[in-house]
Amino acid sequence: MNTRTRKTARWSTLAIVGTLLVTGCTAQTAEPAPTTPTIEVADAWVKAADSGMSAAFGDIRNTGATDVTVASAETEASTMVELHETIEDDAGMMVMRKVDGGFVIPAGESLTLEPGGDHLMLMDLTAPLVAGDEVTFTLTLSDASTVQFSAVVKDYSGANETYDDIDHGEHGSGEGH
Ligand SMILES: [Cu+2]
Repeated sequence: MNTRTRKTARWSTLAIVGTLLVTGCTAQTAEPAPTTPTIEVADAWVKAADSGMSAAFGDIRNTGATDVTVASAETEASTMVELHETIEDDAGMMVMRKVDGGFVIPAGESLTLEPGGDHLMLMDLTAPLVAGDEVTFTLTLSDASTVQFSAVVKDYSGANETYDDIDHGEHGSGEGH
């Protein structure tokens, strides 16, 4: 009897401490409530390629009331996918590099991934990407929720954009990319 009483008392104390800890945290970390993804991807496409690298483009739309961060992306078509942006380096060359902190899409807005701009970089294709094929991608948001979309493979050899020539060892630079 005595033992049981003591145990109960101890559990109450723990419960109180636990409550204090939770209240001490911000509402954001205390409530990882599963959110309905407010992200949709439209007009998605991938550049056809035999091997090596390729890139995916499209419109990432945030239909929600809060900003969303796309933290990472993956696809069965590539062993690794990176989120890239294209910037002008000190020498005035357009170079692409990994985005720090992911793609942020403000509430109610959309981010356009396009050649010469932001894109999903397929670093190492697992199989040839043939025009007309469909590739499924999964985006992971900063709250760990995921959004899937499919992109159609297109032949793309725009006059100004050549991924093929890019030496990716050092996030190489390429014409117009
Ligand atoms: Cu890239």
